[in-house]
Amino acid sequence: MSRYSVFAVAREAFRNHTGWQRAWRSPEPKRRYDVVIVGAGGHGLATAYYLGKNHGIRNVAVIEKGWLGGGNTGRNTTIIRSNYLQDPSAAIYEKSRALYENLSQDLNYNVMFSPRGVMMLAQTEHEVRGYRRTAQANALQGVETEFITPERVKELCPIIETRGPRYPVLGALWQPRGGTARHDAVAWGYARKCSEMGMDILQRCEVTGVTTEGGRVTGVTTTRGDIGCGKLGIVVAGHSGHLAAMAGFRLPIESVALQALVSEPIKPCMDVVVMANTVHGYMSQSDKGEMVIGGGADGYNNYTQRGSFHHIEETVRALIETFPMISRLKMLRQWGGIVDMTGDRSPILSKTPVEGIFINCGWGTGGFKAIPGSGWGFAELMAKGESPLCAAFGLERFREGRFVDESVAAGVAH
Ligand code: FAD
Ligand code: PYC
Repeated sequence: MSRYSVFAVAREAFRNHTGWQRAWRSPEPKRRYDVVIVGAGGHGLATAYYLGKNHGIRNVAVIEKGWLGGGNTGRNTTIIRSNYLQDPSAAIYEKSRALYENLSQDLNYNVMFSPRGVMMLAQTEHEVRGYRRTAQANALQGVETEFITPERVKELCPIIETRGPRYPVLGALWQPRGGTARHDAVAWGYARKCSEMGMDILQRCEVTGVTTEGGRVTGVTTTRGDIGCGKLGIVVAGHSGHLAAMAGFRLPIESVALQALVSEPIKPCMDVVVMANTVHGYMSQSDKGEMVIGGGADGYNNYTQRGSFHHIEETVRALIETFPMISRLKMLRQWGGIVDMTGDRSPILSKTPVEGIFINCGWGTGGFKAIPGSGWGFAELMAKGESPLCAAFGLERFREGRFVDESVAAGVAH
């Protein structure tokens, strides 16, 4: 695979862009791989990448029923932050955020990481107390955050209405190195590197069954034939319950639609990310000028990639309160993704009751930011059988009552 560089761009400019190679191969499935990952979203691809890069395991297939990055990875609002309360969460999200800092260089693919700063508005006394506490915890965890005043909020984001009408802004939890990245590029960058390492990315290949022998995984059945494997990683977000059922175990997880929308593009007016969790809406501005807006999760379990219509009204109402200047903007598009929710709003990165099967799911409404860190930790878990980053997120925590409660840090009410 040739390197992307300024020289490559110049060279191609002189030969009418005839020399670019396809970013990844589309091979026929082999009969067997050492490792099969189901799900070519960000987490599946990042797992494959770090299996190859950190552990030298390269006989790997990533199997995807649709197109790579077509699940939640290509449907999210791209917010990256690590301002969580509990130590295990701060560790994995901060590892992830730190990896984002150099991901473009590491992958030789511009993922457009933009550490523009993320603020979570405190609009009730309860939130003020909660965010002050998180800022203290973050200081101990080595995560750079700070509780800022309403005046500083206004300075950083002049288009915010800090005085109401329903809830005044009382301050905010500010993470200056949080931000955004281009979601598709994250998937494409990992895919290109996996393909370069000789791994097979099998798109339009749906896993329809899991085969086992004597309590150990032997392979998967797919719409493109049977594929054997030594180890299996299930990394399918909102479809995790289905895949677990195929393998014969149950997960403490629910699937819900979460939606987002974008406005028509306008001139630059906002260079930070703002989350307003009490009124419930969050917004940033894309490089094209669109306002990227996130809404709420549906109040009932479902597998639609749409989201309920009333959430659009609620979200837009909340954001007009917070940013009155957007009241006359036209909305261009709305879409949804199927997110996978656990009771403690923390992920599952775990071995399973079937030997050789590992599960990575439960990122819910907040897993885009976690892609590099999750891939790093999950690859280590699959390669070595344990990983410090994953230790607190095992399935056994639900049986043992060792929850990693992050419902407040989740960013989206659910
Ligand atoms: P996915 O990207 O969904 O990948 C799973 C893949 O598995 C899919 O491509 C699917 O087709 C495939 N698959 C499923 N079943 C099978 C099968 N049987 N065979 C083969 N393949 C299969 N997170 C943040 O951090 N910040 C945000 O701002 C943010 N905003 C969000 C906004 C919205 C509207 C949504 C929906 C989510 C948001 N998230 C956000 C959450 C984030 O998008 C997800 O947590 C993350 O993308 C999950 O990645 P994944 O790789 O696990 O799943
Ligand atoms: O986890 O930061 C987050 C988030 C923002 C919007 C959806 N999820």
